Amino acid sequence: MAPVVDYSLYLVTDSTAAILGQRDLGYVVSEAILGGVTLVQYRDKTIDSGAAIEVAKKLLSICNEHGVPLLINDRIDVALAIDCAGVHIGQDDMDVVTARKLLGPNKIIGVTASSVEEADKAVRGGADYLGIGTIFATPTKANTKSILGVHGLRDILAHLSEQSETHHHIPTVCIGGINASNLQRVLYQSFTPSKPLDGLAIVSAIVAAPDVRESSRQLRRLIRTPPPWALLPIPTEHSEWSKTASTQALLDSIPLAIRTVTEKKPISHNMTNFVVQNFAANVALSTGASPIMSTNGHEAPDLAALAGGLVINMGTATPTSLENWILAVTAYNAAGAPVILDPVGCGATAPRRATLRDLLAAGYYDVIKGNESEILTVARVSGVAGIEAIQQHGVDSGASGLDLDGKAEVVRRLAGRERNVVVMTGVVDVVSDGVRTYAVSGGHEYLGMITGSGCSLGTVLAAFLAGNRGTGDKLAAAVAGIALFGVAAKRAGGREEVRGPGTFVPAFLDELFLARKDIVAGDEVWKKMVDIQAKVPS
Ligand code: 3NM
Repeated sequence: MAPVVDYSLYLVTDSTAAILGQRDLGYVVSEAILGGVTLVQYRDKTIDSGAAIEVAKKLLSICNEHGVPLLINDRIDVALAIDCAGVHIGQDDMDVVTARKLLGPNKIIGVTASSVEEADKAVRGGADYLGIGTIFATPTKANTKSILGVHGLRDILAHLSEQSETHHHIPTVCIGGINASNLQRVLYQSFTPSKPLDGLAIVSAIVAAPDVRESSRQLRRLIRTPPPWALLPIPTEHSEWSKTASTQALLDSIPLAIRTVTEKKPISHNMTNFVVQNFAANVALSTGASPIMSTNGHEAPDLAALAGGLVINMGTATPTSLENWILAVTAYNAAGAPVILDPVGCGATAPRRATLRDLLAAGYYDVIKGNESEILTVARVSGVAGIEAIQQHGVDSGASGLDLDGKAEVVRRLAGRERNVVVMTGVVDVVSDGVRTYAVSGGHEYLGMITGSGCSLGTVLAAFLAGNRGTGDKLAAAVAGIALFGVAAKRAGGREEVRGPGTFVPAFLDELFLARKDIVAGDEVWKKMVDIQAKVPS
């Protein structure tokens, strides 16, 4: 039996000038261990056997001194020569069965897997752990086969959890582009209760760090801490969720959520399209929020520190917008401040689909909000099984192809996969956090006849999530924002002077302001204007 190992922070070395620089590898490894690395792999693809054995011996003595196991990448001869804990082999190296014959049962053999097929084969061959990669593109390894993203990682983990006991229990680490800015998201979004990841394998974020010990320490701390945007405990199973009690509680929570936004006046930071800038800013003001319409990603770290919320709206995307959005989502994620993704028209063109893919890979979105075709496109890109490719016509949703149950199912599955809140807008809005799913009706038909109603709902959601961060219930905050929006629209549409979409716009701004004041003052008429139904999976 191979020994039990702590895989949590796994250092893979690199001796190239670009990463190690002029430093001594032994020094880097000992600093990394002092910072908290739990396992070391010596990896050098170019060195001769004799020299490799010399370096490996030195690393082994450092690792032994600290009680940390040492594995050798690929070179079974070197591992045998120095009698270290084992090896790590890639798909192009010796196969695991032959490696086992050479090394015997007591050595650790780790195998790289980029797909469920490779993972299955490695488990069947007797691997002791799997290195799943490549998660993100990385300059450290140029010839990577496939970029899995967090979703691909999660699919492999979910697959393992459904197979034999051996599959289920095999330790897993992931590799490729992991660093301090993304590791919490990788752990959070790849999480499946039955098969959590055992560790993260890292090269450059440790070896190339200016202070190796401090970087390892920081990575270790981040591994042990939930991400700042993590939800407070909510039910994780449908059985724990009482449909009736929760719907009533949700309704009852709406006035307080609206009052909190009014009192806190949170920033709603809109990186939105140029069609709706002015309207969205006015909607934010009428909702009680403080709008800022900055599209410059370099401002985001300062704004994220002000406890507001961010909307990234893909409406008029350009290549430079993507760079700014990535800067912004990174800053807001680091601050734990909410980010709303509004993937406008993401199913309409190939560049938009690519932008969506890049955005999903770059950050965590507390809420993803879109119309039916947009949410279906996001679900497909995110890898929700069974979603067909759809061609969106412009930014409109087009004719609906799903009934309410079908919508609820897509929204619930996407939210469960992303571990966030998903809102599918329509005549009835469908909202889910992956466990609790609600259909919210209200609003007015004129909302569908003006520009920016969907986009400005994103503006409102940013304000509601930011204002109500303290409750930890993002879904309740989102529902409160949607309810206020719907009530205001209904009141506006019913006003005598409103004769069509043109007169509806100013009335809607008025009513966001007036309905909010009435609800905060305790008026209960709004309850007749919005209907919330819990949706349970059939
Ligand atoms: N193996 P960094 S990616 C050594 O996908 C290695 O199997 C990979 O380096 C795989 O942490 C990789 O600097 C390099 O991104 C990872």
